[in-house]
Amino acid sequence: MSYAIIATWRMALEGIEEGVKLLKDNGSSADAIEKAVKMVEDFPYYKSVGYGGLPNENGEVELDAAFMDGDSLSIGAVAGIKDFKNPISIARKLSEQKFNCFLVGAGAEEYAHKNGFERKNMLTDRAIIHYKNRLKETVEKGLSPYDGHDTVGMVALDNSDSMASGTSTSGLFMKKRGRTGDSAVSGSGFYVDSEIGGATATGLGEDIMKGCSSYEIVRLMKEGYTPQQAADKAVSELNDLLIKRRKKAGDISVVCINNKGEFGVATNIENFSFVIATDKIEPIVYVCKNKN
Ligand code: SD4
Repeated sequence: MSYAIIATWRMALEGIEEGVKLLKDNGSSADAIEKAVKMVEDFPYYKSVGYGGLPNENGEVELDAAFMDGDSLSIGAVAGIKDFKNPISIARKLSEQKFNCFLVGAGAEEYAHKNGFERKNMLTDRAIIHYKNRLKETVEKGLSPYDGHDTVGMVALDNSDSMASGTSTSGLFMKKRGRTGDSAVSGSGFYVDSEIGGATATGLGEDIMKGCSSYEIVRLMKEGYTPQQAADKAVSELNDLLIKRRKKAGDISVVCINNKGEFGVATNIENFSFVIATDKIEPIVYVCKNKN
């Protein structure tokens, strides 16, 4: 019996601490993921997830989230959803369906409403100030409007050997209305199979989707690579490929665990923080550095 949970970015720490309490108590990986991601979504100061997330170029907060159950391989996802409090819970509910499990925009909102999910204006005053400052800076300093984004992505293993994964993000800052990235897309932003392991990604969705990074890591683990080897190989090969074909690679960071609770992490950016907890490690934040 062993448990493990891993997540992208320091912002996941408090959520992971709560998720670990459930896992220690023989709770399910699915419940731990939902609980932990919800905590990140609810915290108003994280600018890239849930309440307080930064808006798109029209000043609207459009959120993406996904949930995957590693036993049944069920997937649920929402993209571009507005004015609902916990997209991860909507995604989890959708994962129970055989059909219509990935809904976008108005369709996702209608589903959430009909299924009793809580409505909330997710745009905070703080996010409006950031948005206005950023607009000004972008024009005055000639910055890329797309330089602000993070996703909380998690993978968990529970004491019954079941695994689950979840993601949640407001996506790329200043994105076009309707734009979605990897976080809602199975195989790119997340993937988990309880018989092998799971992975999740954060960074520039447009590039992560070119490598189907999360599925690639799980595939490599199935071939016998350790989680660390699989994470390193998936990130470095995609990074090199994009540089070769396009001269430039966007940010790509990944975390993964296998079904024994061993973990791996890799990035092509300078500093990528992640949170890990296992039955042997209390929740802790590490920083992974680019190996290239
Ligand atoms: C996206 N991958 O929407 C997300 C954003 C992110 O670090 O993770 N940024 O493209």
